Amino acid sequence: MAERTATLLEIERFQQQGFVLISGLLAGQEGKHYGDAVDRAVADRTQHDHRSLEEKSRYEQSFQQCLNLWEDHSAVRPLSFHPRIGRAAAALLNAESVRVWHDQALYKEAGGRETDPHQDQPYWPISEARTVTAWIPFQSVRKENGAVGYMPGSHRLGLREYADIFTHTGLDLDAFPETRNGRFEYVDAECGDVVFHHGLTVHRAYPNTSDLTRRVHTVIYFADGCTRSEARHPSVDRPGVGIGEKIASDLTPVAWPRPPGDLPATPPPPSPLLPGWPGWKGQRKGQRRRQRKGGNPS
Ligand SMILES: O=C(O)CCC(=O)C(=O)O
Ligand SMILES: [Fe+2]
Repeated sequence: MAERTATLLEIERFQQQGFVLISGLLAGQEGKHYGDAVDRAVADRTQHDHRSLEEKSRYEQSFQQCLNLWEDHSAVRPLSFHPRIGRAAAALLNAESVRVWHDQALYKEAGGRETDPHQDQPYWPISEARTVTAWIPFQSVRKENGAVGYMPGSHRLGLREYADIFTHTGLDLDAFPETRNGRFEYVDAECGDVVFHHGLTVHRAYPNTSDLTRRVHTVIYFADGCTRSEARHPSVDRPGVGIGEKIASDLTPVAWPRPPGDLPATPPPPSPLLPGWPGWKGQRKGQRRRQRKGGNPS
């Protein structure tokens, strides 16, 4: 049997709606295997954090976020550079080649609050709107444990708004004629499925009212050839990619196509002189102003 990839129907649905569920993209035990690997990586990254959910910030109550696990957790690297997921991402973006912008685990703890409405791409200094996130759940996800809802077609509205989900309530849907009457379509998913959404699609997620953590890994891809815009971000600041330059470094390696079995090398560690997560938080105010001025998706 041919390997599962995005079908023409799924590609068309993604282009129209800005999101698509690709069921069974991970085969057999892969979902379980990678779920265990990401669990270990998240446990390692959060080992010194003993705060209860109530003690965490509003943003952290939506999920535990662990970035770039592929860098320091070799068992996660084959997932973030999985050929079948990277190939599907390239097909959805109609790109010959895609790079990883960054990966991140988004573990919504039991009792965790909703994820506020937002678009992703305004957080990233990528000029061209050719980005897609693969959202990879490690268990069934339903309304009860934090399913994600997407506003169909919202990636085509011309909206590119920075929403402060870090300290505020996210995108004010009533503030924009484009989103005022928009509805969200919530997607149920199983372990092995991958839900893709475009970088400009407005989305949010239900709170987790179950007793178990909702375990999800995500990988953000961009079409190879995209260029850097003004705002700060470690994915371009660390390797020193200049404004207007093509985003291509060993921190954002090609995910598809790669020779079979080949994985990228570990990139150099962040320089202590460069702001990294969460040091770049201080840039968010300026970033928001610039993104607002910038306006249209390119
Ligand atoms: O999983 C969630 O709660 C939110 C996911 C999300 O915002 C994303 O993957 O961009
Ligand atoms: Fe998001």
